[in-house]
Amino acid sequence: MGKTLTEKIIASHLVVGEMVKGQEIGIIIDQTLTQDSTGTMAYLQFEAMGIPRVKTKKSLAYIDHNMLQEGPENMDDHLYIQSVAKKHGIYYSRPGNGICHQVQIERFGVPGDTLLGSDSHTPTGGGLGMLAIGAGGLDVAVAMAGDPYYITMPKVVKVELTGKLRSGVSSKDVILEVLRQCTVKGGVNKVFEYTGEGVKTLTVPERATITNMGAELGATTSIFPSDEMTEKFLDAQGRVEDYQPLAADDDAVFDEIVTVDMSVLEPLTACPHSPDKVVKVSEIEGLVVNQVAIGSCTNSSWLDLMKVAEIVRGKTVPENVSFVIAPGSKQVLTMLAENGALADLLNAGARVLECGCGPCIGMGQAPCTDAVSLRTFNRNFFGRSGTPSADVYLLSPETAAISAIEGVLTNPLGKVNLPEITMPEKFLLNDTMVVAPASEGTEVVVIKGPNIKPFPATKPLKKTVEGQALIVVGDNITTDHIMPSNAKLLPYRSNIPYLSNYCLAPCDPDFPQRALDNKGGFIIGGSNYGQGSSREHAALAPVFLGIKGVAAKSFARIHQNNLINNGILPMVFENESDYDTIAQGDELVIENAQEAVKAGKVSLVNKTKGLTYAMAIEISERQKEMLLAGGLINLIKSKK
Ligand code: MIC
Ligand code: SF4
Repeated sequence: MGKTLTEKIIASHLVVGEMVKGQEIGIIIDQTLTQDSTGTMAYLQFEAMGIPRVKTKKSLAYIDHNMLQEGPENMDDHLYIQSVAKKHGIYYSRPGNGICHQVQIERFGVPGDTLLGSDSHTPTGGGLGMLAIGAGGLDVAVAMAGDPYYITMPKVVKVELTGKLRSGVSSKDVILEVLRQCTVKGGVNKVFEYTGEGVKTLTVPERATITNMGAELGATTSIFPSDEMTEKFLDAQGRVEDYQPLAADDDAVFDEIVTVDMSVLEPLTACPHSPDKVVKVSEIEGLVVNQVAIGSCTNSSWLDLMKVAEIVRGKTVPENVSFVIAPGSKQVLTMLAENGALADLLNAGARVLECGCGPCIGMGQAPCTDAVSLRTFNRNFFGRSGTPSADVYLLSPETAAISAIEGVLTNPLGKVNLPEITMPEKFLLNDTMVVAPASEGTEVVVIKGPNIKPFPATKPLKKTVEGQALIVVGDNITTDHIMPSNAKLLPYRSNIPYLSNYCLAPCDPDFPQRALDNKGGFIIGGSNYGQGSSREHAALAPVFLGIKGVAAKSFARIHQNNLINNGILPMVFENESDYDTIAQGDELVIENAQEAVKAGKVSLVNKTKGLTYAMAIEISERQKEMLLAGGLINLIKSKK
């Protein structure tokens, strides 16, 4: 029986377990990446492990999220990461060099390799044929130490692309269509593998847009074959030696099939506040726009910005539109500067930001009250733009650019007739903003600013676990709800005590104080609890607040792992209707918690209501050990 590409790469990296779907496997990681907002915690944890040098083929530390530098905290974090990277064998991509995923694709990604990143959009690397997975910082620290990364052996979904995109329709519309069909919870423990004739028509950056936003499906990752397009791209990046052809076997067996006929696809947009609330642009055309933002790791490539420049050339955005562009990398921005496209953008009224995440994570450019903001980004979760009353629509660079010019949401189909933009034969190569690690590292002094606080300590699981239901939240709660990120909070990513004051604040600002007053307790969630970002802070802040368990209808993959890594019980209602009977303030207790975790079945008693809920903890034996020890760091220490 033939293999999928996913299975081939897993097979060549498998070190623990068997490739049986649904079972836990351990794979060895070739490359890791961190970014600054998750990196500080990852490196504090790496330091705590006492390993002198990383054991991966290549590890990179990027600075891209947190560059406003309103106070000393940001640069203190940068200096910590820079020095710890130098000491332990990690390459350091300096602020200004670009968004981690864009730079990784350009300069470091290798088809067929595994990549683990402390950022949920690490699957961008799937555009190059890598098995690229997002994880919490602690998991990345463990991978840097050379230990395997554990996943559930995924199901593989075949996404069959047929036809060719029409002018005005782009690969962003392809992933929006997949999200429309499969939803934000449709991808858990699945890899989306792209095949079909249509694949050949897509360049690497276009493929990377799709694998990037595949994160919004909740998928383990997404992947494209490595083919002639990949070879051309790597050659143009001066790295043809990294190329190898890779594809699924013709007789590979897939678990599910999704089909997208690109030739009839229309421009799409995800409406507020979820990436799967997808409609045709034509259905809501004419919406008056306050802001158009172009960039993010989804759509900030050279090709994307060239298309935008082409559409806005010679025109000026009307006065009702603030037009913001954050280029993906120094390579992209320099090339636009050299070929004149940057001047076209500036002349059209673009406000060009430095190369980084910027408005995508609410670092500046918050739109006005009640704004309509059109963004080429990947997430439009409530409040993420920095303006809670804003409506954010996710769409393609083509739709964004033409709408910026028209001042209203505009369907590019038929309106935008782009000339063929051919990919450069050679990209501009200049890696001087990537600092190599010291050859030994022993002499390097790690610099820790005063804002960098140790991560909260956890304790082994007690026999009896009790506390109040401190908050009851609904479905699809994102990590942006649990641990919001914006220009005011991102500087405190190294300071969990401070950050925890804002934990779940978008749902209930009194939650943190209530948790502290009650010496912790439980969170009650709906389905897909913890979707979105990989930020471990969404588990670390609850640890600090004394949260012992989360009872939910279901969990998003990365967040569930982060809870377990930090000793918080992730419990799933066996009868979903039980969720309706719990109210905030109910007294809950788990007797014989250790035995319950070992059995994977917990009786959660609601003392207030006199009810007992059957809860499942469906995790591996390894993860059960972690919960008993009170988290991964404790487990590692106990085994030393
Ligand atoms: C995001 O897009 O939500 C982030 C900010 O990049 C996060 C990482 C973080 O919270 O620091 C992610 O995607 O994992
Ligand atoms: Fe940065 Fe936005 Fe990409 Fe997250 S999604 S890595 S914040 S650009």
